[in-house]
Amino acid sequence: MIKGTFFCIDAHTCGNPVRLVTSGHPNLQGVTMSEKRQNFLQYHDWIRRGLMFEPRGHDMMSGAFIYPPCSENSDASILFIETSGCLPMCGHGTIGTVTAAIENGLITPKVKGQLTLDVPAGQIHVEYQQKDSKVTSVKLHNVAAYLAHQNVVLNVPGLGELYVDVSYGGNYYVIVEPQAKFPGIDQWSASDILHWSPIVRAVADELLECIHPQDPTVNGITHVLWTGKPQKQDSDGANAVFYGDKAIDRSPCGTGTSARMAQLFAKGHLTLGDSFTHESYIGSQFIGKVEDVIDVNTPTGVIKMIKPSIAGWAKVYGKNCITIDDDDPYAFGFTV
Ligand code: PYC
Repeated sequence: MIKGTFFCIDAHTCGNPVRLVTSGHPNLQGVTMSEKRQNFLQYHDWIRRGLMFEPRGHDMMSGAFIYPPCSENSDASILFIETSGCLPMCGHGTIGTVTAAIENGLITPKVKGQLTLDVPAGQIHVEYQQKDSKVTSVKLHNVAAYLAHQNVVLNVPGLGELYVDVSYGGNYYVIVEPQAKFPGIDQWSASDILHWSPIVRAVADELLECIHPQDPTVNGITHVLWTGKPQKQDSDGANAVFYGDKAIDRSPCGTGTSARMAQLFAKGHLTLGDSFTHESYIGSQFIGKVEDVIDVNTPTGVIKMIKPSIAGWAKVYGKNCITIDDDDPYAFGFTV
C-alpha cells in the first residue's frame, strides 16, 4: 500500500543536494519549529528515511519541508531532513530551499528580496538576488554561533592524541586543524576522512557536553570539520565536513562555516566585520562574515557569540514525484 506520495524539487547548493519536498507534509504538533522537529522525529521519521536513504537518496542526501510561519514576523518555516536526522539548522539547505521556493512561487516574501524564516534552531533572515526567473545568490543571517570548548585533547583509538575545538553554528562541530596526527585535508584522502570522522566524533561526544544554552533539544556533536590548505587563492580557509554515517559535505557547509568563524573569532583570528571565504572539499565557496557580536545571557553566565552571515548559490535541476510504498522491502531506505 502506498504510504506517501511526495512531489520534490531537486537542487544543489554549491554541489551538495537539497531535495525540497513540496507535498505530503505531515501535520506537525507544536508551536515552535523546535517542537515540530521533535514531533516529526517521533512520529514521521519514516518519511525522512524513505526520501533520504538509498534507493531514493544517498549518503549525502539532504532536504527540507516548508511550513507556515511559527512567528508573527516570519514569512515561512523550514524543517530540515537529511540522512543523519533533522538538523536544527542547515546552511546549504536554506540556500537551496530559498532558491527553489522563490523560483517556484512557494513563498511570498513580505518584502521582496528578503525573508524571515523560523527554523528549529531559532530565527534566521535571508536576502536573495534575482535575475529574471532565477535566484542568483542567497545570503543568510544565521543563528548566533559560539566556541563551546577549546584546546581539548582527544585520545583517538588507532590515531593517538588529537587537539580539537568544539564550536556551534546551528549544529555542534568538532574542528580539527593540521597537527602531528593530522596533516591537513589536502594530505588526506576522502577514505581517510570517512574512516576517522565517526571515531573522532564518538570520542568527542562522549567526553564533551554540548547542550545549547537556550534550547536543550539542540545537543550533541553531530559533525566533524577538518581543515587544511585551500585550492583557490581567494579562499581564506578550506574544510571537509563530515556528517551522517558516510557523508562529506560538497558545499562549504553553512553551519560549519558559522562554527569555524565563531572559533576563529574567539581565538582572535577574526574580528567584527571580517569576511571569511570558505572552500568546500570540491572547491566551491561560501562567503561568511562576522556581522555582529552579542552577549547572550544563559543559566551558566554570559556567553559571547557572533552573528554570522553566509552567502552562496544553488541551482535547481529537476522535479520528481516519489512514492513510498510499504510493499517495497526498501520503503524506508537502507545503508550499507
Ligand atoms: O550547510 O549547514 C550546512 C550543512 C550541514 C550539513 C550539511 N550541510
